[in-house]
Amino acid sequence: MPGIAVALPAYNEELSLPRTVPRVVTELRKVADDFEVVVVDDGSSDRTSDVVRELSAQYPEVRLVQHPVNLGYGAAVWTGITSGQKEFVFFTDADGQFDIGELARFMPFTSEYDLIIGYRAPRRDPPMRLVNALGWKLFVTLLFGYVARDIDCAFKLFRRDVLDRVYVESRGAAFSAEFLVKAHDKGLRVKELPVSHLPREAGSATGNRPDVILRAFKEMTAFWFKSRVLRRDS
Ligand SMILES: Nc1nc2c(ncn2[C@@H]2O[C@H](COP(=O)(O)OP(=O)(O)O)[C@@H](O)[C@H]2O)c(=O)[nH]1
Ligand SMILES: [Mg+2]
Repeated sequence: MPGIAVALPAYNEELSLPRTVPRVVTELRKVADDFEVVVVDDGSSDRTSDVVRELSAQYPEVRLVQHPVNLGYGAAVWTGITSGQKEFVFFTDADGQFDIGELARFMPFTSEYDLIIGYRAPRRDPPMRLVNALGWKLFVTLLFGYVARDIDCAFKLFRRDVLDRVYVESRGAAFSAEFLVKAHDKGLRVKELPVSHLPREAGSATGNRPDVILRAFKEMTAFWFKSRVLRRDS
């Protein structure tokens, strides 16, 4: 496998990172000679940055990038995927809800597809989170047609040059939806594969917060208006 940069957006993940990062490094050492792990501390109020510094002292492949304040999930992902230097890019969550060991199954498809994206089979989130996710999928599909089986599944692998063709403006939870719609608009080849999803072991998910949800709907509506009504390409 040529070089791969792994991006982990992190918001108050001081408890999860000491488990997630060693797993990521151990698995990547099995499948790639050349890789880096970029952990983006998205303005956490806990010891997330200190924990990453300690981990990068132990694992030279690990690098910390910090946001001065909390800018949002999409902002953290964008910073992570654009600050790596390798031929391939992969992003997943820092909270350990995905099994990085499954990345090896994605790699054989990189010769045929531009993006290889996971869908959670099954999704292990609380019922209210599942209901919200369904509502979000219906909304996005209504605006743009089929986008993906599991739009927000944080298990996405792609060639770096995809980022030369796709610029994502959404900085909140609408990030992945905009990313995938633009990938389709550009005619990129997308492969979907099942991945495991694990319950969150530590820290708390904030994806269900009303302000996070409201921001996502605002960003998605703005993107729809710009791309489908004004037909402006961005
Ligand atoms: N929700 C949220 N997560 C962020 C933010 N910045 C970075 N993250 C990270 O994004 C990942 C997904 O967040 P999480 O709350 O677990 O979302 P969920 O699993 O979809 O409910 C985690 O690694 C978070 O630490 C942010 O502003 N809000
Ligand atoms: Mg999570």
